[in-house]
This record gives sequence, structure tokens and C-alpha cells, in this order.
Amino acid sequence: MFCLQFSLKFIFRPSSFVSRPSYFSLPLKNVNGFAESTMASLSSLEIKSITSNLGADQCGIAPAERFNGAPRGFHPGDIYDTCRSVIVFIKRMPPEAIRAANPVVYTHTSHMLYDLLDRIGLSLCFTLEEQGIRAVPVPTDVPYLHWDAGKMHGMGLISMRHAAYNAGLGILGRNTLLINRQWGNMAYIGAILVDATLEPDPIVNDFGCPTDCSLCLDACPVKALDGVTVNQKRCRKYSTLEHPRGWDIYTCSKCRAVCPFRLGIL
Ligand code: B12
Ligand code: SF4
Ligand code: SF4
Repeated sequence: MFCLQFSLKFIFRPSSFVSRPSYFSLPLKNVNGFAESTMASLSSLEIKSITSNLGADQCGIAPAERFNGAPRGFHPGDIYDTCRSVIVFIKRMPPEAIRAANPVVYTHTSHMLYDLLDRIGLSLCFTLEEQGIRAVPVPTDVPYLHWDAGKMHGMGLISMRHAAYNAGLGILGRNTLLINRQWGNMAYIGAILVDATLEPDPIVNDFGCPTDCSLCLDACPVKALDGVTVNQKRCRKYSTLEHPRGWDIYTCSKCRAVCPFRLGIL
């Protein structure tokens, strides 16, 4: 019996970066003595309240199948094969940080927010685990595996802005950034992948970039934006100062700063 289970698991184990698992046909693993956690013991409302107590400004929930348009290897199910829901949470940046003349202020604030969101994600995983819900955190920023050195093109484990959109936290602007109704594009995004089915949030579709606005595209000094994606090589070369001591300092965020929805939808 043990051998049969073991060999079945081995045969059907999906290989990330190669093929996408079919979540609903895979047998759920019973690791670490946990009961199967397809049915959540906490409601989405309770999870949002926990996330808020941990310090997040807003939280939304997306079912894994909303990511079906993601490139192969970057679907939540490619990262965590029993993923059924993605819990996404945001934390705003103090608005004045982007106006500071010294770019170290903005860089440091960004790093602290990445750290804060990573900690919220980890704490949330532990809290859910106590309720029998299995979850894994994904990095808010770095590290990630995919890197094309020639194009200077990197990809996070999952795209956080697509995750936030899928979790009903806002829309994607022409500068590619998430615009949250309340906190605008100054919100940073964190997420965890959960193996339970949770009540999802509806996708936001009642606002968008004004048809005639191209402020962000025009403001980019290296024309890295086309309204859908970013030419990473152009952006990275211009916007990141490699300090001789080894630190990366963000020296440009114009596409973010010029957006009339920077601080939310009025
Ligand atoms: C690599 C990276 C960058 C790159 C690329 C940015 C980008 N827009 O993708 C560079 C160095 C340019 C960059 C710059 C900045 N970044 Co950055 N970055 C990341 C990082 C680590 C990975 C993003 C990624 O994987 N991009 C590659 C892919 C996803 O983008 P793409 O090639 O255009 O994707 C196409 C397809 O692959 C497909 N696709 C990909 N995934 C999916 C999923 C689904 C479901 C679908 C349907 C399609 C799809 O759709 C795209 C269009 O064709 C994320 C953190 C994260 N894990 O998401 C932060 C992140 C995007 N950055 C962030 C920030 C704040 C910035 C800067 C403002 C920093 C600064 N300089 O001040 C600038 C903004 C520049 C800009 N306009 O994007 C925030 C954005 C927050 C927000 N409100 O949206 C993020 C989300 C970090 C965070 N956790 O908060 N960044
Ligand atoms: S951060 Fe600067 S260089 Fe990069 S896309 Fe935005 S405006 Fe362009
Ligand atoms: S500057 Fe205009 S086009 Fe660009 S993201 Fe903001 S509203 Fe959209």
C-alpha cells in the first residue's frame, strides 16, 4: 500500500516549469499529518481580518484558475501543485517617500515594505496552518529564478500585479502597475498560495485609465513602456544606480509618480 501510494505520487508529481498540473484531478497529499484542506475552516472574511491585524491595508482572494493565462511556469499551480486560491494583500507607501530629493529614502522605504509584506505572508501561513489550511509564501520582490541576462529580463515566481488584479484589488494601468481604488499605484503587493478553496473577490471593472491618458508613457525618459509591458533592459539601465558598495538605488519612478491615480481614484 505504501509503495503503491509512493509510486503513484512519484509518477503523477507535476514538474514545475514543464507542465501545469490539473489541480482538481490530483490526489491531495497528506503531508506533516495535516488533514486534507480543500474545504477551508476559515471564511474569506476571517482571513481578511487576520491579514488586516497583521498590518496589511487591503486583502483580496483569487481562485487559482483565474491565472490560466499566465505563462508556463508562472502559474500558482506551477509553484505549489495543490494551490487552489491565492491570497493577495497590499501595503501602501507613505506618499511623500516618492517626492524625497534623495533617492535613498524611496529605495529604503521600498525595501522595508517588501520586508513587511514578506513577514505578513509568513505569519499568515503559520496562522492558516494552525487552522489546518496549508499555504506557502512567495517573495514580494526577490529572489526569483527566471533571468535572461541578454535582455536583462526577470520574472517573479508569480506576477504580483496580475495576482492583485485577479484578487479584485484594482486594475492594471498603462504603466503596468496595479491601481488600487483607495491607495492608487503606491501600493506594494504580497501574496501566499493556499491549498483551500476560498470565496473569491470579484474582479474590478468599474474604472480604468482614461482613454486619452498617456502621461506615464510620455514621462518615461527611455521609452520603456508600450502600455502593456515594460522593456526591462531600458528601465533597469536607467532606473537603477549600482552603488560602488553593492547597493541598488532606485533613481527613477516617473511612470508611477506622474499618474493622476497615484494616490487612488478620486
Ligand atoms: C521584474 C520586476 C520589475 C522589472 C519589470 C517590471 C514589470 N512591470 O514587470 C523592472 C525592473 C522594470 C521593474 C520596475 C519597477 N518595479 Co518592479 N517588479 C518586478 C517583479 C520582481 C517581477 C515582475 C515580473 O515578473 N515581470 C515580468 C512579467 C510578469 O511581466 P511581463 O513580461 O510584462 O508579462 C507579460 C506576460 O508574461 C503576461 N503575464 C505574466 N504573468 C501573467 C499572469 C496572468 C494571470 C496573465 C493573464 C498574464 C501574465 O502578461 C504580460 C503582458 O504580456 C515584481 C514582483 C512580482 N513578483 O511580481 C516587482 C513589481 C512589479 N515592481 C514594483 C514596483 C513598485 C516597481 C517600480 C515602481 C520600482 C521603481 N523603480 O520605482 C518600477 C516600475 C516600472 C514599471 N512601470 O513596471 C511593484 C509594483 C506594485 C504595483 N502597484 O503594481 C511589484 C509588484 C513589486 C511588489 N511586490 O509590490 N520591476
Ligand atoms: S521606472 Fe523610470 S525608466 Fe522605468 S519604466 Fe518607469 S519611468 Fe521608465
Ligand atoms: S498615467 Fe494615465 S495612462 Fe498611465 S497608468 Fe496613470 S491613468 Fe493610466
